[in-house]
Amino acid sequence: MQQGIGGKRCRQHEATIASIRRHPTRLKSGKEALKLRFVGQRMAEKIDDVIKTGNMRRLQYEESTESAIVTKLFMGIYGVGMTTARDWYSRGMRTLDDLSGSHRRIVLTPAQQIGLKYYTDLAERMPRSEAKAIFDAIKAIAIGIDPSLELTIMGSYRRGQETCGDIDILLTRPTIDGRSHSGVLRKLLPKLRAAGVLTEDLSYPSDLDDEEAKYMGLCRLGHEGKMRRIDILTIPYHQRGAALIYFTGDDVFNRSLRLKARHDGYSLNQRGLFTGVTRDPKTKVKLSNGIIIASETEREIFNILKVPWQEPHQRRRAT
Ligand code: DCT
Ligand code: MG
Repeated sequence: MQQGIGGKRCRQHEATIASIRRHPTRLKSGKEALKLRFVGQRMAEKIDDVIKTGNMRRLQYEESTESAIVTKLFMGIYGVGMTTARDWYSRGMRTLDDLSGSHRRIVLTPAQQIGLKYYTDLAERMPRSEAKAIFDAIKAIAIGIDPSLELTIMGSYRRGQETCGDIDILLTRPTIDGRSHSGVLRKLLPKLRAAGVLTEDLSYPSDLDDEEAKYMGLCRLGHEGKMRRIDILTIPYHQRGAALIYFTGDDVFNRSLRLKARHDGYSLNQRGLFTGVTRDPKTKVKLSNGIIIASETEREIFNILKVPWQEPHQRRRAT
């Protein structure tokens, strides 16, 4: 007999889900899941199933309908999300050509126009060596402005992946001499542009003097290089540990670490690990920020959360 919503099985499922969510690393097998509270043999088998088939049947069905194919095509354009893609489809758009040219009936944002123009290049991941070469060129120009600047290449590159979807750069500077990196983007971005490394701007920081700023754009290696996505993030020096964790990822690792923090009564974000954060008991929305207890190094954050140290290359989901 079927159980009603809120029935015993439902509550048990919730407890199981919570238990799986709390697990600090991504589960790799049903057997591993069995060690968790509330996970029984049936659930372990289901987990094995999902890992093996990756929900193939549902995906195959969804990918076969025209609207899904076109929506996916449009969502491949930088700056286009599901809502916009579906809206364009409902307005009769079917191909990338429908979106460009003087006859078009829809309006693209400047970032979307850049995304459309370099659709093919941006759909491709770049070899790791190319990300490094672009990073090295940027680092040399930055160090020329201020030798105390610290630049780190983050994301998939730092996790050691062979290809990168974009280049994520973290920029900061020790403040021991009483100075900071504040304002450096004002000098750095035009220099990178003049050197031909940066080619298009997608999003410029609203305040270039803010120690915490984010630039998003396109770059390339030499004049013949393909257009690649790049993010340059500046962060206050004392936050570098928390920022390193966040921007190294991967996203699944970050999510499990944040959940672990929450479970232990902390709150983790790209700025630090906080204690004493109060949340609305119903909505879980943050009511107060609490007190920062760690942010300078990755290790101190891992230690407080009692998560065994994991090198960046270990912070990847199973593929
Ligand atoms: N990030 C996250 N949650 C997200 C997106 C990103 O925690 N939803 C973090 C983890 C990785 C980092 O930001 C950089 O993001 P991306 O560049 O999007 O990911 P990546 O891991 O570098 O992968 P890719 O090679 O595709 O860029
Ligand atoms: Mg990336």
